[in-house]
Amino acid sequence: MLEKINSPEDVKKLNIEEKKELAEEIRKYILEIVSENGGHLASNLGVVELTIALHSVFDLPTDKIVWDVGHQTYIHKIITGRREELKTLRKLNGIAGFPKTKESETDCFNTGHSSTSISAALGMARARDLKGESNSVLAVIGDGALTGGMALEALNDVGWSQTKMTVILNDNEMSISKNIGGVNMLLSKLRTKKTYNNSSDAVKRVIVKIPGIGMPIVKIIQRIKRSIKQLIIPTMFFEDIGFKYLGPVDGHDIEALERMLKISKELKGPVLIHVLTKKGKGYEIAEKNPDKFHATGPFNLETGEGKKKKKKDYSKVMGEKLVELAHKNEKIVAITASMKDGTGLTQFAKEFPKRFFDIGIAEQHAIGVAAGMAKGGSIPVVPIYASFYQRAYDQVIHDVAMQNLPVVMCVDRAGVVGADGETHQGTLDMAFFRLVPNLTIMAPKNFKELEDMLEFAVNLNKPVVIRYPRGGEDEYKIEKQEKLELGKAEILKEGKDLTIIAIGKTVARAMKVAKKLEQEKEGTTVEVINCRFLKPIDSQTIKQSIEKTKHVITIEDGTIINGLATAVQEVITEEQIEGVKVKNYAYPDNYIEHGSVEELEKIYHVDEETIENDLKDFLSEEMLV
Ligand SMILES: Cc1ncc(C[n+]2csc(CCOP(=O)(O)OP(=O)(O)O)c2C)c(N)n1
Repeated sequence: MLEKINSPEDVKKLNIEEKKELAEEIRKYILEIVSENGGHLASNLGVVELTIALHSVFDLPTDKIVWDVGHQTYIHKIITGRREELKTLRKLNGIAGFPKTKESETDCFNTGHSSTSISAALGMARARDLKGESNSVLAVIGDGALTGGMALEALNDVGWSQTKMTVILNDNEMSISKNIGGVNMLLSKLRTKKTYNNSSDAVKRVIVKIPGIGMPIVKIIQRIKRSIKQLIIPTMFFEDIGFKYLGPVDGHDIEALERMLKISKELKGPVLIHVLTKKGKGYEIAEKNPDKFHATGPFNLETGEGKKKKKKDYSKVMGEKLVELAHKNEKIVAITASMKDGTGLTQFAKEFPKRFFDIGIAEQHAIGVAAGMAKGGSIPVVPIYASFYQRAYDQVIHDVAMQNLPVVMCVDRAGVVGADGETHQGTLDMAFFRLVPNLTIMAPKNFKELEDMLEFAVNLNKPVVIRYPRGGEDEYKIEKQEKLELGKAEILKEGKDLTIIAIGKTVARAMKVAKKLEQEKEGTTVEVINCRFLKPIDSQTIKQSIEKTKHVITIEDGTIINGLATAVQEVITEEQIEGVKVKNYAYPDNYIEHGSVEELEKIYHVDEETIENDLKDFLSEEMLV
């Protein structure tokens, strides 16, 4: 069946039994690909029938579907002509793991960060109305993403303005782990009612007749609506804020889904269809461990075991150290925006359930709450991925830094993260945090330094950022570990010909480059500075070194704008250091696509080999003895 699917038209031609068969084949295909390439498995397995139904009822690209987060679009990509290409999923130059407008005109809007879909769909619907067109616009959003402020702000606007559009609420009771919050409580009330399809024979009979019967559809819908209201809905929340609520409907029943979608098409104003799905559906191991299989690396299909051995990573080191510190200091609390496991807080949550807060996929709220708790005497530690910290920028400035509150902001997955691509690369955080007055910004060279920085941060009594990368520490071990001092860099090795200044994960690279260069050019010595603090930067140490060597390079895992390169340039200007040759290694002023970290480092010339080769030209001939 799958071989024949080259476009949505091919799906539309299938009868219901064929569609069910297709669903099973798609599941197998996705399992094959994700077990090889890694990716978001459980969320995709949960929306196979929903995606088939959507493509059966709507016509893309005329109709628009905005997928929230967009991690669940593998089936959509298969159906819209990208079946074979999906084998390159998340690989360099291959199919992206999220919707990309440049990949297909059926991907109408790029996503990657949670809770944006309803706003974007509303915008498209409004633009459609202004043009006098009549296509359908839908947002597909999970119950997890619905906890995000932007989604709730959008519901508020849609319901009130009565713009015609449909919100498909894909409710699997899970964010990455179990969903939380008041919205979740509301949904669980709705969920516990019998599904729409089973609840009322009267309703069922009416709906079954929709395509063929002679009665005007509007009348049927009015009757259905009344029936639903009387028989099914235990609370009128969505209706009260202006939506027509349909559901709940079994998200694995293609026929029922198609009926609901057809009804929504005919209704005026905003409609919300509450779809119940099972995360990981059809792959028992994922059904039992939906959080583990939310996003996975390559794994063995039989056992579910990861193909690569899981090594210790920075998140885990942060989490373990935090537990240790929390035992000593009861003011320490931890806050997560729905990423307990990913950010290393699992153990903390177990040991200190009263001091652990999962606040939903709501990073701006996380920092707002942290500011309040800090004001109240707690020491909040808030690990959030670098690209998701973008969400909380105003809260960092307005709520935390302006009031100089002691919030420890752990910026996990800082730098290039690889296969998740441009929405998830953490290359901008140094640039935007550096602008914020009162912030201290640090980045550790290895695990040990992260532990020291965390301890330093919880005792600093000021707003502080610690940024660290995805994955483990470099295989190049650096033993030297000077005591941390606010705003002091660490000279890892002294030299007379060249200064290399690095921060965070690039420090090990700097050491390797320095050693290589010294080996190749006998007599040449290189000074390596572990910057440690991007802010306040150690101007004096940098000045003394540059004045001596007159040659400086910077290496960082972030954008060229307003990070380490800029900070060092400012030192050179302010300290009026003359006759210095400077070279900067950083990512360009652009968005970085998906690929492995190693590939991307090479492409953007920040890898060890490129820097080494470059340096031979950079250092003048007479210097290289
Ligand atoms: C702003 C932001 N924060 C965090 C994430 C990480 N994240 C990706 S998917 C996800 C859970 C989404 O849950 P839900 O919307 O219910 O979708 P499901 O995967 O369960 O289908 C989270 C927290 C994100 N993509 N964007």
